[in-house]
Amino acid sequence: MKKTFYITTPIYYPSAKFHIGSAYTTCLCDSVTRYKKLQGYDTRFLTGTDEHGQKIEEAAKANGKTPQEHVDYISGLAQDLWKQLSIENDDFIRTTQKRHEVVVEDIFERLLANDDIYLGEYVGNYCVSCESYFTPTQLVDGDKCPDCGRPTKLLKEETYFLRLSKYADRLLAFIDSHPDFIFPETRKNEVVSFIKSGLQDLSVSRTAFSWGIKVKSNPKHVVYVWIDALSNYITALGYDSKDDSLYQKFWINGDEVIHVVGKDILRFHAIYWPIMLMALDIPIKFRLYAHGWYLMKDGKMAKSKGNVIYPEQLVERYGLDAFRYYIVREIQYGNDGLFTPEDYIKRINTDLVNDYGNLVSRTISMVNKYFGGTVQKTVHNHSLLSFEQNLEEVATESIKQYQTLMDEFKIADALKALSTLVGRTNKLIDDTSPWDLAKNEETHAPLQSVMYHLLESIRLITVLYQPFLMETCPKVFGYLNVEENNTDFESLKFGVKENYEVVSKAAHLFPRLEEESESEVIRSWMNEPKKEEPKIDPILPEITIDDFAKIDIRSGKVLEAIQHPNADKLLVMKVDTGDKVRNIVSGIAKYYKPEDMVGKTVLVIANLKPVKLRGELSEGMILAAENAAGELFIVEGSSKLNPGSKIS
Ligand code: ME8
Repeated sequence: MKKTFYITTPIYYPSAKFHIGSAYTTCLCDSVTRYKKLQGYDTRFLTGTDEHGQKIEEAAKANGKTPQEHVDYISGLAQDLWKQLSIENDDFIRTTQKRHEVVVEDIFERLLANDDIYLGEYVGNYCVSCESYFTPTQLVDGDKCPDCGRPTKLLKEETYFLRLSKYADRLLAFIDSHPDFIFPETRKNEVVSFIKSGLQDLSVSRTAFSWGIKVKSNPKHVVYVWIDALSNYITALGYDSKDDSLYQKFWINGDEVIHVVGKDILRFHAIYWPIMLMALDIPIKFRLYAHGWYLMKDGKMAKSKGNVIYPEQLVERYGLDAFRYYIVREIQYGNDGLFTPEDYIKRINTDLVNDYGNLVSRTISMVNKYFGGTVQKTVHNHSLLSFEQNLEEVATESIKQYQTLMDEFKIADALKALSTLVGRTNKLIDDTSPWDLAKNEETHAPLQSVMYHLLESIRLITVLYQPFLMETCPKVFGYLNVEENNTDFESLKFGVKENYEVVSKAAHLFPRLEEESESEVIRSWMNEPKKEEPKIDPILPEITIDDFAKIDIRSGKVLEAIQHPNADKLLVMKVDTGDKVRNIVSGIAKYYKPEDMVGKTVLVIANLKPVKLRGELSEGMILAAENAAGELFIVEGSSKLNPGSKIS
């Protein structure tokens, strides 16, 4: 019987049109699934949309739609996009589907009945965007969310809690006894230290909004969006339904289950999800692969920054295969990668146009020119044998490496190993100068052997490119008349195909791109004028001059600044405010380097109650404001002001 392989992407929030970030995860999963199919696995690939929660409710409102209309629209766009990208998912789950909702209702009730969920009260600062509560020590700059930097709201609500603390030891033991549970290793260490720092019970219901799955026994509560979302991995398999055959096959009796997630949502998958499964008495069958992000030169992609890039435009102009290749090739496994228009064009020109595309067209034209398109495998001895043997060795080694790396999910490295073989094959042409061999009748046999080696190597390369270049590989097999049984992984050996009869003329696989002008085209998409009007925060209710007098704003001079040791977003500064030198922590690290700050005259709220931010005392707040593009600027005072000058 075939081994099974079940792979999932996160289910994406349909808050806005998907950019290349979501496409990255989905293409990664699709390519791995295609690879596993070639290896003979029985595969199942799930993706979908996470359609509940306050964020969606608010996005719908902003677009003048009901939440259902909004998610129907965006989820439809997502499904169209995956079709355009040739994603071969077996199922697409939407959390607003009945098949999912009824099971989540039931899961919640069972956890409640087992006392793994209990009713309590939560008081804390809530970030709508991240749908999470934060403790005062986690907040930055007073009330800002430590994850996204947006202001939080102080909320007090009755809520259900999931007993995370009860399962902490069992989870640590599980991670310890399953060394492959989380990849890469560094992410696993983060998770372990997070658990060891102490798990608080998790608030798993909300009453402040209604767009969600209602708690059956207490419908004024809706189920927390992450409990709802994480369940998709089993509800989509028919868990707890009339027909649970897929659940039995791919989860309970399955051989491999992989959840692929971005590093941003690792904690939910590595802690909450396994604990839910333990509490439900379901085996933890999955392994987690956490990948890095596609970043832009100015940080994360954001519509408001005008730096978003969408897959559709790239596919329409440069082709499907170029996009699918680039997107999984550019990011080293686990790391972040930078998207730049120049790199996009260069990557296509180098790997696909120059190396692979040229190899195929040069070889086909030589085989036609020297042998009328037909070449046999020949066994003989000649002076060029060592070059051919070396190519065979490189091929064997590259195939092995490619498979090992693909199995470890190191897709970019696997493609790099394949590039080595492409390079070595091109080098055989340089080493042997076929045009010289062709001049002489005696070197006719060696020439045929060289041509055969080129063709056989192209066949192997093309077999291995199949999970990535879905339009090109069938074309190349067609040009070379490769029979179907010589396109699978069983045929991955040099010398398997005996004869070649190639087409008389082959169109170029990838047209060469003009680097400067094409980079400019992509840049113009990224800087599309923003259609939305900049939003102005509403003016707060009136205050009196006495209210204002309570806020003591002073000018201060920044004497020193360093990066906060435990928080990427924070700088820790020493600021002279006349009365003393204060320690001030500020969430500006994304916009200002420590050295940018030293010497600046800033405005400080000097009588704000000191707080500790990620362990560092902050004795005041520096004034700053965001522009319409979401960039943050500190409000600078005149350098002529002495430290301590009162602002009034
Ligand atoms: O978190 N680079 O949904 P989401 C790489 N609904 N990957 C990126 C990316 C980028 N710039 N931006 C997004 C959610 N991603 C939840 C998931 S699962 C039970 C619930 C990818 O729409 C990456 O995989 O915010 C990330 O984890 C995912 O999109 C988050 O998508």
